[in-house]
Amino acid sequence: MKKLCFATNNAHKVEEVQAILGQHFELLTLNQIGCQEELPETGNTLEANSLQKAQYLFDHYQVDCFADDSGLEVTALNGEPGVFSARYAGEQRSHADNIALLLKNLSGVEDRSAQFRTVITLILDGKVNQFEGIIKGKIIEELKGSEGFGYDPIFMPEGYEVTFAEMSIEEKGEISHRAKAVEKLISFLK
Ligand code: ITT
Repeated sequence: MKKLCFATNNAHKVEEVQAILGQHFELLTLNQIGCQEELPETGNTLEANSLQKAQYLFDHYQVDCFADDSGLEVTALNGEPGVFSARYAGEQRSHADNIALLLKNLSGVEDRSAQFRTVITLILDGKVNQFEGIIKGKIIEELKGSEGFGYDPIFMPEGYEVTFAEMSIEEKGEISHRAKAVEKLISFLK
């Protein structure tokens, strides 16, 4: 069976994708290939960062691999926080601080539209392919729900009256940006 390294230390993500890939590919974690170091993420776009992570693994470990990077893009803020979503309010990477800053920057702003976007970069036999997943929605004015993580309590996907943080993991997993990018990756691999 062909082996493919997933550039994440999140065992849950690995398990989910492995279940879908089944017999076709065996997923390896960073630990399994002996990669303990932080992967470089210094790009200014999701595309650049996910490519940088995958390229690093390919160059240093000579493995087929894929990496993902995600962010929240707010129309009225010209696509910010985007690639800086995790550290929007500073290097402490606090979800609460990030949400507070975003709501402050959007106070009094009429256009609340936003999208979550994921870019996955696959390097297979040395060839690079990228897959994008987008979910459109809006930023509401106060936090609702306690599921999920990050900006979930203030993001309401289009066509829904609840936030991502009010959905079960399964419900969010059916429509999320990450799920859409993973689906494209999987249909490419199959
Ligand atoms: P890893 O790189 O270790 O996987 P990360 O937190 O950087 O962790 P992502 O690159 O997927 O994960 O996402 C970057 C940030 O974008 C994340 O910290 C959140 O603030 C935000 N974000 C991404 N996906 C999200 C989601 O589904 N719900 C809420 N916020 C999300």
